[in-house]
Amino acid sequence: MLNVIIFGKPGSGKGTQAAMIKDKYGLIHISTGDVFRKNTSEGTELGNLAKQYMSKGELVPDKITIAMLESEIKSFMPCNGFILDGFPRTILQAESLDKLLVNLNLKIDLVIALDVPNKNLINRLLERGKTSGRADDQSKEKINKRLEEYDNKTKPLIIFYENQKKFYSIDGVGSLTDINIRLVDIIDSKCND
Ligand code: B4P
Repeated sequence: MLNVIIFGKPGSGKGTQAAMIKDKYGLIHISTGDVFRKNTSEGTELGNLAKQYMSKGELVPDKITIAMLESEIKSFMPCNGFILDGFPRTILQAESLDKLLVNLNLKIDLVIALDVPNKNLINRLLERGKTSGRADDQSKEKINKRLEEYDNKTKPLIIFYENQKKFYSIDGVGSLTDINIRLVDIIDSKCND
């Protein structure tokens, strides 16, 4: 079993890279952003709630996000492992994840961050916003709000996972293939430890 968290600022390529490695390792890819967006487009109660926060570039409250993630993980058990993309994003989410995994006799093996400068992130997200229809990609103000949320609520997770000796960071600028090779190198080297 291999459980990996892909970590990084908004637009750092977490979703893009997670989709590229899930098949290689036979992992279940859970993107909290994708689950929220699916619920939003289906007009579910969860989707309507999440939309109020996502459209402003704010994080969805922990209570809602943790309950959703727990039900996603349980729905895929048993499996070879998970690649979590966009979760956890707060210390409370990370602590809740640890508790949930202990109860399931599982653990996080690796947290890999994609390191990308803000200038590149803003360009990537504005570019995606031209075609994605995503409200949170539509203006520099909303993107800056997402970066601010990252600094205030998500960045402290670096120390949380460094303390657990699970945190690795790679350069997230370059071609998709080059970044994928950096990611796979870390996973393979840790799997063979
Ligand atoms: P997410 O869906 O997680 O979205 P993201 O941070 O924008 O994207 P990601 O890093 O996955 O980048 P991507 O691969 O798409 O979150 C959206 C919102 O959902 C949050 O703001 C929040 O409101 C809510 N949410 C989600 N999880 C939550 C949680 N745990 N708690 C609370 N709220 C939560 O790539 C971005 C763009 O860059 C794409 O266009 C891609 O093609 C491009 N790109 C990727 N790699 C590239 C490269 N190497 N070079 C150039 N472009 C690249």
